[in-house]
Amino acid sequence: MRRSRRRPNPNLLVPLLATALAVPLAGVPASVAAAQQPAEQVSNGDFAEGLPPWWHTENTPATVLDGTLCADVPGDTANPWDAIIGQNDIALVGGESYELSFTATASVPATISANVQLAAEPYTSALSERVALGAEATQFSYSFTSALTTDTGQVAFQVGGSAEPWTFCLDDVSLRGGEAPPPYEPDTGPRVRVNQVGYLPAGPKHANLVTDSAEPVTWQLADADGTVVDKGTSSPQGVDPTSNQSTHRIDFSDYRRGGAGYTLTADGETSHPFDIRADIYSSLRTDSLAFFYHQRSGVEIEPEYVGDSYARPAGHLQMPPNQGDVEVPCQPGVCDYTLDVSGGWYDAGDHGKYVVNGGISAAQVLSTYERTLHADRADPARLGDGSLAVPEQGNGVPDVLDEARWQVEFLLSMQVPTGQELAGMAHHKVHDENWTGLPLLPHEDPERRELHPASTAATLNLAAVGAQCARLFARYDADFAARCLRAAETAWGAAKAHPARYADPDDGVGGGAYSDTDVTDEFYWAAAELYLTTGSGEYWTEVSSSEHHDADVFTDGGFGWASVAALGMLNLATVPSELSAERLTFVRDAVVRGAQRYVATANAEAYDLPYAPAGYDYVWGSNSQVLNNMVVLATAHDLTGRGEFADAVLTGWDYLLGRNPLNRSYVTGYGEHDARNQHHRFWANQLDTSLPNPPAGSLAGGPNTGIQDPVAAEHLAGCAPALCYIDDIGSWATNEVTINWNAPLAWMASFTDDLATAQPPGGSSCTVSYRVQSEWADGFVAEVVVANTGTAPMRDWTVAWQYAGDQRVTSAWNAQVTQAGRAVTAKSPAWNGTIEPGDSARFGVQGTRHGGSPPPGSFTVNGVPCG
Ligand code: 9MR
Repeated sequence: MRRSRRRPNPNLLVPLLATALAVPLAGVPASVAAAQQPAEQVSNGDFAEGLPPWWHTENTPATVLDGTLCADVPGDTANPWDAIIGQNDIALVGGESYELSFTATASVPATISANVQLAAEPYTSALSERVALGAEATQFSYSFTSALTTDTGQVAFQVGGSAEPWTFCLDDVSLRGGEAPPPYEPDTGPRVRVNQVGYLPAGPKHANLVTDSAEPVTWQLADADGTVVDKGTSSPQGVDPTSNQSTHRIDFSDYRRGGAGYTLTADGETSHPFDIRADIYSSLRTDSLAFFYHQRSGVEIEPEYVGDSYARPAGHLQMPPNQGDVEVPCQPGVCDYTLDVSGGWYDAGDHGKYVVNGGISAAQVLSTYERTLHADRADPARLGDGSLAVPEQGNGVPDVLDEARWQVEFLLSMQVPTGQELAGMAHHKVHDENWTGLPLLPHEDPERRELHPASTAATLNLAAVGAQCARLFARYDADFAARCLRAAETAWGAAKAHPARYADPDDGVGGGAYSDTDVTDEFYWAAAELYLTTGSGEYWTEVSSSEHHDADVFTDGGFGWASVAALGMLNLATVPSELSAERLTFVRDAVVRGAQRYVATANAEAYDLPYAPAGYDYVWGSNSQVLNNMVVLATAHDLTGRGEFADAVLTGWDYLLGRNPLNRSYVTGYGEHDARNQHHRFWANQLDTSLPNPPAGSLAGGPNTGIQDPVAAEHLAGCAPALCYIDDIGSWATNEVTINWNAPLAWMASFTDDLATAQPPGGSSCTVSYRVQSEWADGFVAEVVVANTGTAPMRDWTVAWQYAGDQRVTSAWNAQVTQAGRAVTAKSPAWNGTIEPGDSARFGVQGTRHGGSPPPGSFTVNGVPCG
């Protein structure tokens, strides 16, 4: 049966309710009646989730379309069991009563065998019925008492034995009776939870222990050989409201030696193994960006760039059975022209392309590059031409910009053409007329594609991205940059002329609705981008008069596709412009305040997570909200260099990479226990083993308290917020991938890789200068500069000296400083752990002293005397 994928159809609710009232169960409350209904043993019997877990014999290809399974039954088979549609793992209990029911048709009269049986020899059946089918959909129902007890039974529709080929269609299969399946228990692995990929040598290193112990317990850190290299005691934290788990914190930040295969043991449990190394985020930077090439529409995905298993033909170029996207009509009554909207990125596991969501995604990919142009510790060469496996390599343009352009061109194509009533606005989206099932490769999608009405939100996304495109492409392709800016300014004008055209929240068949009825933030974002690109006072007036300019846009829940003011604010704070010092300070302070809030959040959370939405209502795609909060922290770090912001970024990564209540890394290919069955029509290995799992670097949406899809609803009812996730391809509400979730993943991986590796490490040649900057009767401030004068990077530096007088350090910045007697040790902060040859690091100390306290004259760096 066709499902309404995102929301129940309110029109259907009324008749259902009326039926329930018309047949009252005297004295039995509805909930009890429901509870007494025998247990359902078949999964996805209405095919709302596509094919799985149904299977078919190879000679009988079956697909699900519009929520009905249809199979091409071959001719010339001898026995019923020569062609089968079935479902395994059916539990049966001997002596219990069951009812098998289904609806079926045959394209020509045919007799099939409907069996409930053992899935392997001797294939003993509990039910075997010969059923005559015709063209008219008929419901069949059979009751039986099982003579079998098994956990591995099977429902099998044996459709072979015909001389001629025919088509078998099946729907609404149900097997009720027996015992309810056991409640779902997630496999949360060892009770010691770590970042399963690893930690930066100079970064914070926290882990969690789930335990009922009220007292601290001892922990041990072991290297790959099992040698204990560090130990300590945990700090009990009580019950974590996001998971209802009682946890302890383990802190081994002081251990800085690099290596692979470390484990942490506490309370008799040993963690998944992890590394300590500086380049942890290097491959993630490119993998997370490669995701976008995989998602490209309208072009072949070539094995040269992705390997054989991820290669596929071009999708939606109007080659049969595809119907789009070269000449796409509007939904009936919406417009009378067609547009070529081929290209762009598929939004997610579906084949829709949405301007709203596509806009923020393109913006964050563009910003991944733009940040490297302006942030102190970033190097644009890391994202330059040749850095990604894309066909545009070697064209002299940074690959990440090539990738973004693929989407920007699509966004531009969604603009309503000149001469039309809404010229300059952007169509909200293009997608299939009906939802398709899984698996389904893009080039095999037979659905009609349609343009949906223009919306103000889409138009402003186009304006914002067009403006950002113009300034980034100006030096690579002036014509394209000019086209981007023209489209952006036209879109801005059209949005001002039509400021309240909202996408219909019920327009969610065949694609997501992405509706948003507050576009004041889109106006703010677009005005900010247009101002940054053009410097025009007109746009500044729009920015400064917006309610968002003075508001706290860095909320607990974070920004996302429907609330984008933060994007404007972040770029105003970081992209060079004509802003006066006072105005720049105003926006930078806002970013820093937002980051301070997220630091406070992380410090208060059991898993140090910089995300705590009101009521812990983890939203659809919560992992991207975590990442967007990390983007704010990272930007504040770029602006201030303050270590607390970098630390909160790193503990955010810990959560995403496995140190969380489910002990699950949400990034495919990263960590021991990673998400790998995300909802996707091609990367559908869970449904068809000939298809791949998602490629490395694909982010799962993550815990979602709404659990809107049937798989989540069935398995996760009553879940604690951070546990509302299941790595099942059917769970589109907790386990999909999307371009707007991978975009902040890429931004953050790029930032963190810069933080950890784009700067120095260490050799033996160095100088340290200690300069007293100011002193007063009983205090002083001194700046220390450590320079690497050798040829090798100086990693994880520690500077040490002895005071000759009575100086006592009371505070320090840009280094972690401790003092024992006269001996002072200053360790590099997480974000500045390496000093390249020819480079230096600076930090400062403030302290007390009482006259006649000369500054120190000799120093060591990493134990080696330094001039
Ligand atoms: O990410 C979107 C989320 O914020 C919304 O709450 C949800 C329901 O409207 O839709 C999500 O977006 C989905 C889109 O509608 C269709 N493509 C897949 C997206 C991720 O699940």
